[in-house]
This record gives sequence, structure tokens and C-alpha cells, in this order.
Amino acid sequence: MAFSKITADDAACFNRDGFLIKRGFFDGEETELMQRALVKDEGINDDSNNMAIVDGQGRTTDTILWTDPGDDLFGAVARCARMVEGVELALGGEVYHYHSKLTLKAPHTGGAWNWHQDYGYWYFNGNLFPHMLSVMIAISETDRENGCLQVLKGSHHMGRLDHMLVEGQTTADPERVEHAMKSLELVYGELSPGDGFFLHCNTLHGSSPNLSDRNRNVLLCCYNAARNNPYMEHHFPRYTPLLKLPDDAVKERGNTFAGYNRSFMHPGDHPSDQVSLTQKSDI
Ligand SMILES: O=C(O)CCC(=O)C(=O)O
Repeated sequence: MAFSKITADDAACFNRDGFLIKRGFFDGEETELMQRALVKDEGINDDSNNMAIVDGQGRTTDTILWTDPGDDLFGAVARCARMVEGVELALGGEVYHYHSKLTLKAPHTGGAWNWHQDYGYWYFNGNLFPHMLSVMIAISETDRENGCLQVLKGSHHMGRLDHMLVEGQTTADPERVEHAMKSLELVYGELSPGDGFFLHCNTLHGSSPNLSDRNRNVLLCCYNAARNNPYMEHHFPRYTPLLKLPDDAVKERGNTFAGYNRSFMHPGDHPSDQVSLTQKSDI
């Protein structure tokens, strides 16, 4: 069976625009398995593993984050060949798993994420270079109404911006964002289940609240280049070889859930060693 693959052209688009949307990166069967895992996996559904991110209006994104990719379905998604080889093409060399997380926005109560760059806070974890990215995999439909990701195309070329606390969230300098908005295209990452959204760590992004009657559920797998091994210990792993799996491992592990055996991060586990920004500085 043929699986989707990131091409050299895709990688060039990623590096030009700071993001890439790969339609149908995971197929219908794989996506249904992920949807089922969200319901069945007890570790994911345990509130004590939820690092809920709250926005200025008091709305919440349920955020479940782990560092070791693991051996279950979500581990296979993070470690499968199309994912790892795609990220390696985009970042130009060997990569390792930095962490994975689910961000789940419930109907009407799911919250917004202020504009930020992931490197705005990963920088403080001892990563010298922005050779890092995230791949968002849509588990549900994501659209403007339910709070899909929004990006400013090409904003990664601005380099790392200062970040500050705005309404309790670590946020890129609002003055810079306001001016960037005047010259850069705003792209809504409207995704169907299984679509992949590759996001450069310096790309400005955010998302709106979920004002719909539907869930907005995504998995984000984050990677660092092996050559960018952080110079200090932090709450995210330093270089750890990533054991790649064949693409069909996702279906093979479709009924395997790590449950409580994940290396979950919990709110308050890691007092921030940077500017003590927010809970957001820990993710
Ligand atoms: O899930 C979302 O809408 C935004 C997630 C995000 O921006 C992040 O994890 O950095």
C-alpha cells in the first residue's frame, strides 16, 4: 500500500513559506484509529494529565503532552517513516522527537492561542538554532469556526521575536505582529482529518476559540534536529536517537494505547527556568 510522502518540492515550500499543508498525510483508517484512541486511552482522558491552556476569555484548550514518543498508536504516528523522513527533509538532516501533544478544543469552551513562535520559548531550553518544527495532524475537521491554526506566511524569515505575557499566555511582541500582519498573508489551516500541517518553529501562529458545536482535535508532533542538541538539560529531551518505524506500523498499533505509561508532563512539573512566563513557557 502506498503511503503519502514529503517530496523535495514540499520541503522547498516549507522552507520558503514557513509551513506546508500535506493533504491526506494519514489515511481514513489511520485517522479513525486516532479518533478512537482519544476516547479509549485512559491516560489521555485523566484530567491530572491535562495541562489545560487558558485564554483571556477563560476558555480552555485541553493539552496533553508527553516526551517519549512511545510504542503505541500515537508513538507510531510520531515515529513512522513518512513523518520522520519528511521532517528530516524539511530540516535538512537527522531529527529526534522533542515531544508530542494533543490540543483538544471542546465545542464553545475551547480556547484561543495568542500569536507566538514556538522558538519564542524553545529558545530558552538551550536550543541554539531554530532547526525545529511541529507537524499538526488533524484528528477532527479544523476550520475557522472551530479554531483552526492560523499562520503568517513567511514570518519565519523575521527570526525569533521577543515574547511577553499577554492575558496569561506567552505571546509574540504584539507591535511586531501587528506590523507583520500588514505585509504577510494570513493563512487559515483548515484541515480534514488526516491532513498534516508542517510548521517551522519561527512561524508566527495562533488560533481562535472554538465557537462551533464540534470538537477541534489535533495531534502535534514536535522534532528537533540532531545537530541542534540543546546545550543544557531541560524538561524536553536532549538528543535521543529516534527509532523509526515502517509506515504500516500506525495501523498495526491502532489498538495499542499507552494509557498511563506515557512520559506525561503535568502542570507545575517544571517551574519555568526562563522568564517565568506562563504555563505556556513549559510547552
Ligand atoms: O492547537 C492550537 O490551536 C494551537 C497550538 C499551538 O499554537 C502550539 O502548540 O504552539
